[in-house]
Amino acid sequence: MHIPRAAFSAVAAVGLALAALCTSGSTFADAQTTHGAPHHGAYLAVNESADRSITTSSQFVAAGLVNLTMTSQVNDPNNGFDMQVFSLHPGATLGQLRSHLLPALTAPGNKPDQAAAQGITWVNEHITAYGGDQGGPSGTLRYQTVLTSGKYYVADLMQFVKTGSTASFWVFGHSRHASLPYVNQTLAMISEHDNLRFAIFNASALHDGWLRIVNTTDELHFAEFQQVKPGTTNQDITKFLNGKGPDPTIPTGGAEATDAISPYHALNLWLNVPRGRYVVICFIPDDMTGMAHAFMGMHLVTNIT
Ligand SMILES: [Cu+2]
Repeated sequence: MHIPRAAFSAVAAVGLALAALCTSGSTFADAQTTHGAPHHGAYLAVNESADRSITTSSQFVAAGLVNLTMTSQVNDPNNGFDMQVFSLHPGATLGQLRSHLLPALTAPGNKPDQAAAQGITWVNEHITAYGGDQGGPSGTLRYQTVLTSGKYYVADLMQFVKTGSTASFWVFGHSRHASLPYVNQTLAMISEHDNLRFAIFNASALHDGWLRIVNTTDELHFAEFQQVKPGTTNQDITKFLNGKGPDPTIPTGGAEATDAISPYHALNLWLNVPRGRYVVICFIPDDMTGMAHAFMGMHLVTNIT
């Protein structure tokens, strides 16, 4: 139940991916001088092939700050990709995760769904979600997060519920002092009088570059950025979602999306989209109603300058 996204043309996305790979050192250096987020920590590249098989650049990653570059070659206009980084809590299995994810991923979203609510509740209680990259067709996302020692998985979730396929890697060692580098803008997932919302801190609008995304609620959320027409308001998004207004999105506009982030976790996203007006939106099913959070008001229109 996603609003149209799929931003960049395939050619542009591949170009961006290549540019990011070729200049990653200097890009991080630039980021350090302009927006904080110094270049240190481990590095992990995650690649999804057109056939949706996922590989990681290493099987072993040092604990602490990890710089992730996630790229998908999936180029299916009807089905995007949904790459999630996660760990299983003790006792939970991939098989259990598959069976509980399915109703959450396939729920209609725009109306209550008890199976989705129960599924996402199990998922929230049995995995820790560390973001990821979703969208399509094709694309690259870069972000930083802190990982402690243990086994981690990356899966394209729609593919995972069909086939069970995952990639995995181990994080080893101790990282007592690891934390996310300072950045000067924050997007928070908050619960305001029991209503789930996005809120911007330290700024009236967002800018490209490093953005802290922090989940302060007790539910899973992702943050999808989709460019909308100039002048679009949050009310326009509500009307569109309720079938009472025109589609305010720009199908060929900028788009970028993290995957799910667990409660009380945070990451630094390298926000790399054309300047303009955007909606930030989350479609994860609510753990009480099973409705997608977007239909309960979890969307925020903002400028990215
Ligand atoms: Cu949400």
